[in-house]
Amino acid sequence: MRRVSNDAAALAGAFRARTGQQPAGVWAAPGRVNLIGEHTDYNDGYVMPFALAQRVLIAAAPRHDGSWSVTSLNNHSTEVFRAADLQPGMAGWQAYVAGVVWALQEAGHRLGGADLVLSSDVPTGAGLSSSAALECAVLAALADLNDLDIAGLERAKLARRAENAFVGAPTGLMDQAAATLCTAGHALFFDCRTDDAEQVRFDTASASLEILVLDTKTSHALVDSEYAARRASCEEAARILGVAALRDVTDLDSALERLPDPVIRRRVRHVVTENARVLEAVDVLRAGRIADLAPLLDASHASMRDDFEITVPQVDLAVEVAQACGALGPRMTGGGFGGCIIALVPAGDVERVAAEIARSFVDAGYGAPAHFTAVPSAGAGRLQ
Ligand code: GAF
Repeated sequence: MRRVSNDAAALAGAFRARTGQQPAGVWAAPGRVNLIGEHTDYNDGYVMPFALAQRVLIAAAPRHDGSWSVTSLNNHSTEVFRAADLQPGMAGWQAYVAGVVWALQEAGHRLGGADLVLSSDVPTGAGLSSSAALECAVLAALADLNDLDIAGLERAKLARRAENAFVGAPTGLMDQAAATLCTAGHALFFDCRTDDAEQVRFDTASASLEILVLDTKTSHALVDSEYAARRASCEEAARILGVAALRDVTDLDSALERLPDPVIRRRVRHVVTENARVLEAVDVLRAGRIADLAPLLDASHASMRDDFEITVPQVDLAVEVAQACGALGPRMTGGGFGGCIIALVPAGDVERVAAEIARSFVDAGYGAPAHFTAVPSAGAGRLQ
């Protein structure tokens, strides 16, 4: 992916250069980090993501020939599609855009065509939800262009429908909920069964901490099949246990006794203990005791590594080195099989910790990681 300037004025200029007209507006939706609560969303459980400052920007204007023309400045490509082309299973990055058009139409909304020009600084393939950011930015733009009155949560659900039914990825709602509902300075405590959302203050500076996000740059080759396999195991376990979802398991020991398969037992243990950790983490954050997140984040990583088995050696090494450097609660974030770790690092120490991890990657013969300091930021909206 090409690096492009990612501010609204520059994008509006690129839109004018491409279409010869002013955009009707510029919209944005962010990537996300999940602080804790991994693979709990599709089990009707709890999650606690926050939005990143890195985001997808879209400049857009109506178009009157019934087609949608989408230019990605990052990919240096333009794709055009019409209503008749909206077939689930469409390939390529444009499927995320077309999927949102499809989901809106399928929900009964009337949409006119549009010119869309987009840019993004959300790292792709890193477990930071660049695709949900794209979907939610498109949704924000098309909703405004077409005067559609759609509330935030409903937008998240439409974007998720695009991801599930059009792109074909069987994800939960967390990423689209984060991209839509998050607010600056907060983590979003979200109940994936009731849709209850609470903005929980997440002011790391008050604890003299910063949030390191380190991208291990590991290949995501198995992500789709392994994600679907984890989801299928959870559904199978819920079926055996006679509950609607693993969220409903209240007595873990007796549930484990009733599951004959050791792999499924480990999967269930992860989901049930992870849900409990999210609930504890919310209490810790509500009380402003940010450093006390550490043991919960540590346990979350161990559970993903040993029970849910979704980490890879690069991710585990990054976590170990971060811990040895004094970082608090380093853990993988996102769906797994590579991607990013996050860690709470004493203010001013991010570069040192990242450099130590990079050195360990050289020693292990791994490719160079990348990193940045995360700032809990706002969800999707209109910028101009
Ligand atoms: C991916 C999915 F898209 C989310 O729905 C969630 O399941 C996550 O993996 C794991 O917590 O980001």
